[in-house]
Order: sequence, then C-alpha cells, then structure tokens
Amino acid sequence: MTNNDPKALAQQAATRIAELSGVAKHDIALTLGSGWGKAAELIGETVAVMDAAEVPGFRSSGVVGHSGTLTSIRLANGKHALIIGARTHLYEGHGVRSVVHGVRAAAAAGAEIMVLTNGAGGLKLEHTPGRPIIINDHLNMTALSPIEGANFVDLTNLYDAELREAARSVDPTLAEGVYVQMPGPHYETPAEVRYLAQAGGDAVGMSTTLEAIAAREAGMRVLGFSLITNPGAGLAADPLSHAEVIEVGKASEGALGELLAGVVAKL
Ligand code: 8IG
Repeated sequence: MTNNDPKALAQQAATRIAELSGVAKHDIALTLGSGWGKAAELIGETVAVMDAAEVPGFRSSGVVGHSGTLTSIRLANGKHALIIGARTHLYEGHGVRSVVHGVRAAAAAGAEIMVLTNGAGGLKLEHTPGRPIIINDHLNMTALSPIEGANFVDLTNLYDAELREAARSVDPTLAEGVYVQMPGPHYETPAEVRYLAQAGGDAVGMSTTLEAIAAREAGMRVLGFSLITNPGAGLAADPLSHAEVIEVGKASEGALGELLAGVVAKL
C-alpha cells in the first residue's frame, strides 16, 4: 500500500507537483537550509509556489526560519528547478522516511541533481561565521539510514567531484569540508565539538547526510553547501543561540543566493 511504500508516496508527490506547477519534469532540486532561502528568487523565474501541505507526504515545518512551500523555477537555460522549502528534520520525530521524502519526491519528479544546503556550526576556527563551505564528504552520526533492506549502496564520491568543481569555478575562494550530521535538537557539548573535529569534521548540523544518502540511492548526483553560522560549542566564549544563527543567515542570504544562482547556471 502507498502509505507503507516510500517510493510510491514519492511518486504520488511528483505527480501532484507536476499538476500544480504545470511542469512535467524538474531537472534539478534544491533544499534550502538556514540562511539559504533567498536563492529561490535569484536563480530564475518563479513558475509556481506550492503549499507543501497539498503535496502527498509533506508536512509543514514547525521551525521559525523554515518555510513550508515547494517552488518551481525556470532557469535561464530553460531547465526547471524544484526548491524544496519544506524540510523535515530528524529531531521533529517523524522518522527518517519523512526526512528524505522531499529528496525522493524530487527524484521522482525527474531531478538528476540534488543540491542540499544547511546552516551549521564550525568545528574549526578557520571556518568563520557567515562563510559557506562546499561539502566534500560527511560523517553521519545519527546511526540511521534512509535505506531499508539489503541494498548496500556505495557512498564513494557521494558529493560529486565534478559538481564541486563547478561550484569552485563560481567562487574559487570557497573552502571544502566534511559535514557532520548530529541528531539534535540540542547542540553539541564542547567535548563533542572537540571529538568531531578530531574525527575529521569541519561543520556540524542536524540535516543533509540522510538526504544525501537517499539521493544517491535514487541515482541522483549530490552537491552540498554549509553556511557556517556559529562557532561550535566551546570554540567561542558565548553560548550558542538560535537567534544568532538566524541573524547570520539573514546577513549572508544575498551572497548565498548569488552563489547558488551562479552554480545552478553551470549545472
Ligand atoms: I545553524 O553548532 C547550526 N546548526 N548540531 N550544531 C548543530 N547544529 C547546528 C549548529 C551547531 N549550528
């Protein structure tokens, strides 16, 4: 039955997205995390803004700074982008299937490239707040997988080298790094931040790795960016605050939007 089959639910969502937008195939999909919201206006011409509540499998987000819409955008080259503005986080408690539904719906809608963005804490002092980094690998610290059953998916080159190269060609000053997904919703302890840095992490957040795995399973190529919004716990004198995260995100929005617009034009 559809309710118990994530792929069938994703297919239903794709059918509804095509109906609501009038766009039969979306070529590329983007999930915009904290600070990345403005990109939607900058990458092309908005064709349709869909209420996620009208699309099967989506739930409206309860987090301030996260919207609950899907936006269909026509790029200058005539291709179509689907912006998934309705991300479900693992910490909401609805399970991994809900977390990766947007990615699967995008794949079913025809998207071959999945661009995942997030706001994150910096695990090393060289990553200063307000700067984006290109994700080149990840540490999935959720102890979960979106894949169910004996499907041993390879995750080598998960964050596609060619797409990273395209991103660097837009902004050669962009650093690359390893993104760590923690379950949240609490932030790390200072000891955890030291541990994750020693383990090879550069940025830490509460999204993206499960979505990247689902995208790979669905045959998509993945490009990921983290906006560093705060130093990881213990790296700076102040405690972490969600308000600070939102503030840095807002201040960076224009530049991030331009970056994504430039990147999308090259894909
Ligand atoms: I924005 O420092 C943002 N999201 N786990 N830690 C974790 N998630 C985050 C952080 C952070 N900053």
